[in-house]
Amino acid sequence: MKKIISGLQATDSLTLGNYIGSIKSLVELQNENNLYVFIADLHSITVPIDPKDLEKNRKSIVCLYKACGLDFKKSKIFYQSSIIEHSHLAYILMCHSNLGELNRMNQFKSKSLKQSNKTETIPTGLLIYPCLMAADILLYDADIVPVGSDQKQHIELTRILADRFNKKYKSKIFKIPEFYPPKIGGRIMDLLDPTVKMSKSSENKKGTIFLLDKIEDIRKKIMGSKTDSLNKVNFDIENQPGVANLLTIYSSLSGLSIKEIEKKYINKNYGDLKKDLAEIVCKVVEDIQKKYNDAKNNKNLDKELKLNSSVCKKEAHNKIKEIHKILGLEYEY
Ligand code: AQP
Repeated sequence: MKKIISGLQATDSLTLGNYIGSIKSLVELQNENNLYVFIADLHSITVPIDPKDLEKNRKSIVCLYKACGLDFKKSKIFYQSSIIEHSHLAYILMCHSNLGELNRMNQFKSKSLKQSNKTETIPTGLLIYPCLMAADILLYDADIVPVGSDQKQHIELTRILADRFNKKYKSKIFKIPEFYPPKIGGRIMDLLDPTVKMSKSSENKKGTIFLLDKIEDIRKKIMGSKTDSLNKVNFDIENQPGVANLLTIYSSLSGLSIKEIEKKYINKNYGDLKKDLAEIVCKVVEDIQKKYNDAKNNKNLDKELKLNSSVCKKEAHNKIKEIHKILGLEYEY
């Protein structure tokens, strides 16, 4: 049994990319492992967000976790902000990181460009994001971290920070976690620009499928997705990125291999592929939405969150006490 940790930001409703790249694997892993899944609400304030939206999104994500199949009794599901040890450890790790390595993070580069074109006004939260993410992971001695491939660089940095800390203080306080991408769908691309990742915060919402989109809108988004003029259903990321993306989504949700799908559409056109894919995606999302509505009326979810939170809090608190001892900050509180 492995200890597994992952979280999703509450900047907006979740996307199909979040589902395929993260939640789906978590649901598959929850039976055999010790799972910690949080709503990354502290990560959400690294960019400007209206408190009312944040409040609404974080509640909605709890219900989406449930609707996607996460079991609140089997897994420890909690709000990141309910355990202040996350931000405390993030501060300690920040003091063991350097500006150069944080500056090199691809996510920092792309998100800061979206926020500002002047260095002075880039939100510092974006720069220190990977330290908070490292804290989320190292606080609970996670063995593996199932995330999409956009997060690989952050996991590598987490490993570096953990190893640096262990060596500096000649301790084994931090377990070195492993990156665990999904077998397929580690990077679902935008439907209108298949060279960039499908994201909650994309400007053109027509390229992103949200799990709470109207079903008819999802169908339209898939039918309007960008392909190419070759009209050959073929998995070639370099020359046919749009089609490759549709095939990846198809494979992840249907369980068919890419080869099987290519064979199925050998004498068919992109319209056929899109129509069938829309059917598959809409069926999955429709099911999630039905369960989401049930979850919204489930009064027990809040109680379960609090229970999970108190268990994690104890664990996190003990870990911080050990870290304080190593740093010469020991004090009973
Ligand atoms: N397009 C994607 N394909 C596969 N996996 C993805 N993930 C995100 N987008 C894709 C995975 O979802 C998990 C949670 O991500 P997050 O919410 O913490 O933040 P993110 O990676 O920055 O996701 P977004 O949707 O792009 O959010 P915004 O727009 O707010 O930045 C991670 O495991 C991630 O890999």
